[in-house]
Amino acid sequence: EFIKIVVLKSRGVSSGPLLDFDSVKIKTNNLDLEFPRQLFINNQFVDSTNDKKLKSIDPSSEKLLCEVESASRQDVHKAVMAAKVAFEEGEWSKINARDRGRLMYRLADLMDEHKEELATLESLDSGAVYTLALKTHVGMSIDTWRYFGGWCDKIQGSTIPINHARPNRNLTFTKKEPIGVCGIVTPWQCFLQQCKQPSSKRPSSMGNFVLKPAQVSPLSALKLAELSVYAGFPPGVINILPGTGSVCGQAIADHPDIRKLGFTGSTLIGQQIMKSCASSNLKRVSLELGGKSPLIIFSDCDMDRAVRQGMGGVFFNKGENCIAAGRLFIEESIHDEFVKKVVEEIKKMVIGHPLDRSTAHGPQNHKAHLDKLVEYCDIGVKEGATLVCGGKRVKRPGFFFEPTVFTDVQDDMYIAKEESFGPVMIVSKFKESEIDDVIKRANSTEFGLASGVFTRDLSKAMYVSDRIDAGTCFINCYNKTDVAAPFGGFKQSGFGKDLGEAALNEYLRIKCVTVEY
Ligand code: TAP
Repeated sequence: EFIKIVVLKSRGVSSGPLLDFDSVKIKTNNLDLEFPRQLFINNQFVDSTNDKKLKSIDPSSEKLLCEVESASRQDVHKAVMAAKVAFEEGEWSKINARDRGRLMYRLADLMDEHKEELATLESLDSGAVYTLALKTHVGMSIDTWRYFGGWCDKIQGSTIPINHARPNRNLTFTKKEPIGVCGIVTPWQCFLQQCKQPSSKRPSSMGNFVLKPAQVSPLSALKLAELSVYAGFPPGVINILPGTGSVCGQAIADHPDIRKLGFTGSTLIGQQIMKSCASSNLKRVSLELGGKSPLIIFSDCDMDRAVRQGMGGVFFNKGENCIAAGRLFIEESIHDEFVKKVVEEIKKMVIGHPLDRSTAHGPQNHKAHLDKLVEYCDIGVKEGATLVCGGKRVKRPGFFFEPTVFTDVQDDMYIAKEESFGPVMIVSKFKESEIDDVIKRANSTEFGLASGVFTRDLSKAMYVSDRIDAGTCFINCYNKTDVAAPFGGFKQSGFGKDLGEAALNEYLRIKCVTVEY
């Protein structure tokens, strides 16, 4: 299939290169969706050098959406070489900072124009509820490209007063340089929401990248690649390689010409990747890993707000959310009322097709994940926690899992310690006013991604936020992330900040220059 300049013009892009690719066409959500299914290397969609294919399954029907090319080690090498040439001698190496920013704005504008298509793809490929995908996954991704586009001409060094030996004088200054070719490996939970974080920082710091989306949800990444060509990104800056972790992901971690790897995924694979980055070429790495974020709810909270936000903390995006509230600690006197209200609200949640506008709860991303959730809940029951509702698959086609609540969860139980990454609320009590004890319990996890506290007493809230061992603390809110605010975990939830000014430094290196005169 051809996407012709005529089509570009009709989309409001006055000029643009001709782009050839095998497209998949689907009529859905009142749209004629058309998207690529091949590897994107050097601004071209190409077949893989092996004949392996990934199967993209619609989680709400369990039917095959399409087959996607799966990158080999050789393909990774080809993409890295294209990125290297672009970085060292291509158009990208010559472009000035403000024009780089303009390209990023242009891509953000195109994503805005195509947001319905992008959100529909996220829904089809990952099961995200459409309205959420539109506002959060796509919306925040657009914001992030704009935010980091704005940084392009504001990345500055400093001048430093060093000692000089008279009569000579010295001037020392620093420059912030791009690291070079970067690798990005993302998990299956909503690509655009993931990609907002790492990919948009690289162009602002002039780095370019080779990105592997998760094998089970690669479609919106490929659509983004298509749009990047229309936006005018030069060849080699953005390369997107669907593939498996063991082949494509590992080849990125091992590649000697990649200087930095931004990984988002599980702690287990993060550890493995860090080893590969060290032994290949000591590439820098930032890791956004798993979490089991505590949410502490005191009896003096605004109850309705705590219920609403606490439910959002757990059930947002069917629990497939790295900062999901993995464990709720509720003060004893309000515990029963809180749980009762949550169960009432769960009964009102519409479980359905993610493209249906009334749906609040869509299917889990893929079958293996659904099976793990069933197993997770079985373990909870066997351990003696009280299953208040849910805990099983919804009786309908698709990977739907019931919103679930466990109470009486003891600190040593598996479900108190391990992340479910699904719609499972884990509730434990704490005794009146035992604030230090509940903080200790909340901190007794190797994860440290996010946390939350609900109370009307601001001093108490600040006391908790000072002592909680997590990279993010929400007070009287949850999931309130923003492109301008730094985001990232402590302990085994990883290191390196995403979003905000702090994120830029992850992709820059500082050169120090000293002049004598
Ligand atoms: P993982 O199984 O760790 O996979 C993440 C990515 O790594 C996938 O693209 C995977 O490829 C790839 N991979 C697997 N083995 C690899 C290897 N040897 N070398 C290089 N890449 C490899 O995680 P997941 O199940 O997709 O995602 C869920 C996890 O991600 C949860 O723990 C969640 O908390 C975490 N997460 C964290 C955050 C933040 S911001 N901290 C955000 C979202 C998710 P495949 O395509 O083959 O799977």
